[in-house]
Amino acid sequence: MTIERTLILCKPDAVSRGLVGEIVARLERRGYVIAAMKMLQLDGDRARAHYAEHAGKPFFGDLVAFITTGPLVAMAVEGENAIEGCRQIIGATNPLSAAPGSIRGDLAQTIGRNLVHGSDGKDSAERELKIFFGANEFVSRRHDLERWIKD
Ligand code: IDP
Ligand code: MG
Repeated sequence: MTIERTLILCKPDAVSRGLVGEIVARLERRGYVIAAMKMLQLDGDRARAHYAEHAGKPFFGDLVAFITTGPLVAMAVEGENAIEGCRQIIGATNPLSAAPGSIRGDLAQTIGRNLVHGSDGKDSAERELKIFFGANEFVSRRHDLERWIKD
């Protein structure tokens, strides 16, 4: 088994539209488990740190402005190859290209309001989780995972 932990954000549009439950349900139905979860509003410094890879891109200012506009829900999600699996559930960055059945393909219209963030690799997951959670904020869901997944 390759249990991974990834950072998922229900961005402020998801909170505002009342879609947090829908997003959590889709992740849980796949069998992924939540090892940490909190609602918070980001300040500019934390938003810029989280999206550091995009600094300098034309949409960076809007991205930081939007992600700080209201509360978001941050989760540490665990499961077998959870980083890639959660990206699959979330769908392509532009909702117009996202497959029907994915969160963005079903529930979003535009790239600037695409509801969810999911880490895109092991290094980014580790880096991003630290921005949102301290080491003592995670609970162990190992037992639940080991009961329900098997190669
Ligand atoms: P991802 O969220 O699918 O990983 P990234 O390329 O990491 O996509 O971009 C981070 C976020 O920045 C996207 O989710 C989207 O909201 C926003 N974004 C990315 N590219 C564009 C763009 O070309 N125009 C406007 N916003 C963008
Ligand atoms: Mg990304």
